[in-house]
Amino acid sequence: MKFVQPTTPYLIVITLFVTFFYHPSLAVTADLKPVNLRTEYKPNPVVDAAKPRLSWELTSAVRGQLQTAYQIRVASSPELLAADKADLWNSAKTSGSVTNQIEYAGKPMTSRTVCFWQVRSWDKTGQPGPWSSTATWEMGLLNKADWKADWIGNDLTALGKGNVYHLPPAPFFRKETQLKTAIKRARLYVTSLGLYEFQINGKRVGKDHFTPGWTDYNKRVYYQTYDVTADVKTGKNALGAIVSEGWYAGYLGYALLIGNPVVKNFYGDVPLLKAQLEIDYVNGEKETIATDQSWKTSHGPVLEADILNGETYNANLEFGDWSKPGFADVNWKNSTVYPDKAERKIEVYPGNQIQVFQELKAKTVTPKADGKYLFDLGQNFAGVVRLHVKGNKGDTIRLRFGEMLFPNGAIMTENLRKARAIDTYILKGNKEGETWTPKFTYHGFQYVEASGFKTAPGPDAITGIVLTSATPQAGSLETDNPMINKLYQNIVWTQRSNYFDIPTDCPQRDERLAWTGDAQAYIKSATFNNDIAPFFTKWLVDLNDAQRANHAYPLYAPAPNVRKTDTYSPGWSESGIVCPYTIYKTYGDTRVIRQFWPNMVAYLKFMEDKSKGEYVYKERSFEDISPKGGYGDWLSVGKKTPPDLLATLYYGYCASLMSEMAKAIGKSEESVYYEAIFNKIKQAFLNHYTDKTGQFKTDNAAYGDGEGYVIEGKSGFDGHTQTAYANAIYMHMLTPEHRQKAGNWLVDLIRENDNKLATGFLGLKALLPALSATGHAKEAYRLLLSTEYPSWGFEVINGANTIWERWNSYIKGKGFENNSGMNSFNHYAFGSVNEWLFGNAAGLRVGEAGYKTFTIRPEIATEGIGSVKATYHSINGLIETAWKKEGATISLKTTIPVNTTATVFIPTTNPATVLESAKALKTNPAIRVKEYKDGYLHVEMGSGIYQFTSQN
Ligand code: RAM
Repeated sequence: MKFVQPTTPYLIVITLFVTFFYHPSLAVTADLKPVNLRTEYKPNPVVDAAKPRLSWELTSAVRGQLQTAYQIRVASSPELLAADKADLWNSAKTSGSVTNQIEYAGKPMTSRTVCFWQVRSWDKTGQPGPWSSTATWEMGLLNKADWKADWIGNDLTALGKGNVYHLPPAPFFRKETQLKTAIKRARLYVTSLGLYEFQINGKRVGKDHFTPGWTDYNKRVYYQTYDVTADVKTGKNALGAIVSEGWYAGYLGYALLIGNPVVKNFYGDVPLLKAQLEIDYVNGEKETIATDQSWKTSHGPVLEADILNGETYNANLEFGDWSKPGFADVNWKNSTVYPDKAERKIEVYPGNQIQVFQELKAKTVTPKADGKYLFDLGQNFAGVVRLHVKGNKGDTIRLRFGEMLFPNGAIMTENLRKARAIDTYILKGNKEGETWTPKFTYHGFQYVEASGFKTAPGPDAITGIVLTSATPQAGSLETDNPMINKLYQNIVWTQRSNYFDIPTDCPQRDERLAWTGDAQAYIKSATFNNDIAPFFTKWLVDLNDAQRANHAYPLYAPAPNVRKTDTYSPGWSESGIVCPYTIYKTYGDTRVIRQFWPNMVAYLKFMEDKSKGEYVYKERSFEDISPKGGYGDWLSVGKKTPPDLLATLYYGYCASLMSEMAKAIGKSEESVYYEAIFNKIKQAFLNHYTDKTGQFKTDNAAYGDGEGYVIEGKSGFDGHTQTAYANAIYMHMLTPEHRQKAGNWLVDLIRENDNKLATGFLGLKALLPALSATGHAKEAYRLLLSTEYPSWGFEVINGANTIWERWNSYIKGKGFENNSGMNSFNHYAFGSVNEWLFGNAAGLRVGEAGYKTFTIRPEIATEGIGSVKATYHSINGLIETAWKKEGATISLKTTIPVNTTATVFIPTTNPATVLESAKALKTNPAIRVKEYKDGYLHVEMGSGIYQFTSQN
C-alpha cells in the first residue's frame, strides 16, 4: 500500500470528463476542471480552524491554460449544494489565479458542522469550466465547553516492577450503553494523556497508531474524530479503551543513559483517557456518552508497554470480549476522574496520523545457538512485528530488535543504548496458534532475534509492520545509475522511518527526539518526497511551544527535560525560521508565518542581543552553552568549522528569510528592516572573517585544544573549510565576485582532500548546491558518484538500505568501526543531498511560493549518469522533468501543471538544434524563447507536456 494523493492523473481525468460528463446542455465551454479538492491540506478532513483554507488543482488539455477567476460554494447539505443554494458561503465569481490557501469566508463556523463544497474556474479566455465534484470538511469541537468527557484514569503505578525499567501494566476501560432508537450519525471524539486504542463493540476504531500524538501536554493535547456511525447500533453497545504511558508518562530520550534525575513521567505519571461518543438519532434527539467515573477499569494482558523499552503481553490474562456488550465486568472497578488543566488546549490533530504503510515478509529465518532464531525482514524501518506462534500455554517468546548484524551473524543491539526494545509474548496455548502485535511500542530494525520457539518457526512467524506518519507521496526520482537509485530509496526509507509524529533523529536508540538541527537541514529535501505540509503544521506548533524563555529555539521539540544542559545551539535553533520559511515557500502557506511571527521576531532579537549589537559572532561567542559553541558542523570529518563563523552565516540567512517572509504577509517595513539587518550581518561577517584576498580566516587559537567543544573539536578548528564556503554561498552571504572566488576555494579544498567531502550535518546540505551555484556541477557529480569514504556511495556499497548517522557506520569485512552507542543506521541528516538531486540533477526549483512559477534547469552529468527523471506533485499540480543523454542528443521532457508558468533551461551547446515535439520552437506559440546563456536555452511556457531535444 502506498500513500498517494487522491489526484487522478490529468489525462485520465480529462478523458473521463470528456467521455462521460460532458454534455452540451451544461453551460460550460471550458475544459478547465478543478480536482483534488482539499481543506487544510487534507481531503475531506475534520478541522478546527475558524477559517479553513481550501485548495484545488486544475486539469485541462489546453496548453498554457490558466485560471482567471473562480467560484466556491459551500452548503450544509449535499442537496442544498446541488440545488445551488450555498447556505454557508458563495464566493461569487472572484477574479484571480489563486487555487490554494483560500480562506473560507462564509457564515461563522460552529462545532460539528459538515460543509459540502465545490469550485469552478474560468479559463484564460474567460470561459467557465464545470463544477468540481463535491468535497467536504467537518468542524471539530471548537470550544472546551463542547467536551462533556472527564479525564479518567486508573493509577497502577504501584504495580510497576524492576529497578531499571519501572513499568506498570496498561489500564483497560469499558462502558456499556443502550442506544434508544434509529441512529443517523455517530462521532467519537477521543484523546488521551499517554497513548490509547479505542474499540467499539469489539472492533478497533480507525487505522491510526500512537494517538493522540506527542505535544507539550502542559500546553495542548490533540484529539481524533472518528465517524463511527457504522460501528454502533440501536440497543446495547460497548465502548472500550486501552491506555498506555507513551510520551506522556513513559521513558524519553537518553535521560536514563546520562543519569538524568527524571527518566520517565515527564508530563505526568498516570495515563488518562478522555472520550465522548455523540449520537444523533433519526428522530432529531441527541445523546452523548462520555468518560466519567462510571467507566469500569481493570488491567490485564498488557503487562508493560513503553515506546523505547518494548511491550510485554501475557495472553493468559486476556479478558475475552471485554469491549463487547454483555461482558461481565463485576471485578472491574470504577475509574478515577482527574482534574483538567485550565490552560491546556484541546485541539484537532493537525498532522498526518501514524498508520501502517506496508507489511514486510521475513526474507530468511536462521537458527542460532540456544534455540534462538534470527529473522531478516530485508529492510531497516520503524515499526513493529506481528508474531504468529503455536505452542503451549505459558511458553514465552522474546523478541530483540537490531538494525544490523555483527560480521559473525549475531544481532547488534549496542547502538540501542538504554532503549531495551524487547517485546515479550506469553502464550495461552491455543491449538490453532495465536497472533499478537504490540500496540504501544515501536522499534527501528531490520532483524529480529526470537527466543522461546519450541519448534522451528517458518518465515511467516514474524511479519514486519512498517509504521510512519501518513504523509502522502509527492515525488519520485529515477536515474540510469543503480547506485543513485539505491541512494534515493535509502533517503525515502529514512524519511519514512523518522517522520513519525515528529521528525525524529532516529527510530531505534534511546533518543527519537525531534532534533531541530537535523530537521532544518533536511526539511527542503523532505518536501520533494512527500507532502509534509500537515506534518510540519503540527511540528511547528511543537517547536514554538518549546521556544525557550530567552526566545532561543531549543535543541529538540517537544522539549522535555531529558538533560539539564540541553538548551539551544546555532544551526539547531534556526529551525524556528528555516522550517516555517520552507513550508511557506513550498506550499504558499502564509498562515504559518503569521502564526509564529512574534516568536520568530523574538528569536531574531535574541540573536541580535547575542551579537552584542555587532552583527557578527566573534570567536567564543557561544561559550556559555553545552557543548561549548553548540553542535556546529556536527559529525564533520577533519578540521571543524568554528561554530561562531557558522552561527554568523546562519544569523544572516535567518535575517534574509525574515525579510522575505515579512514581504509575503504584507509587512513591508519589517521586510526592509530585516533586509538591512541582513546587509549589516553580511558586512560585519566579511569584515571579521575574511582576509585581504577574501579567504575565510578565524582566530583558531581561541578554541584552545577543543576541550569542551563537540568531539570533533579535537581535530582543530579552521575557517577555511568546505563547510564555511558552502554555507556562505548557499546563504548568499557574499558579493558576486567574492562568491565566485569562494566557489573556487571550495573546489580547491575538495581537491586538496583527495576529491572528498569533509562536511558534517550543516555543511553537507549546502555543499553540492554551492558547487552547482558557482559553476562546478562536475565536482558536485564527482562527490555524488564517489564510493570512497566519506560518501553516500560508500554507504551504499557497504550494504546500506537507509541513510546512516556516520559515513562509516559499518564497513564490509571490518564491521562497526565506531562508537557503538552513537551509531544509528537510520538518520536522515546526510540524506539532505536530496535537495540537490531534485533541485540540480533534475533541476526543479520553486519560484513564486507554492510552485506557482518554477524553473527547470537540469544539470547534465558528463559521466556516470545518462538520465534523470523526477516527478513532484506540487500544491499546484504534477510537475515532471526528465532528461536523457544519447550520443549527441539530449532530450528533456517537462510537464507543467495548469495555471503555472515555468522557465525551462534547455541544456545545449547548439541552441539552433532545439526542437519541441520534433518541431522548431519558433513555430510553437506556447513557447516563449528568452535567451541563450551559459550552455542553456531559456524558454518560458505555461501548462502542458513538452518534449525538447537538442544536438550537441
Ligand atoms: C545526536 C542526535 C542528533 C543530533 C544531536 C546533536 O545525538 O542523534 O542527530 O542533532 O545529537
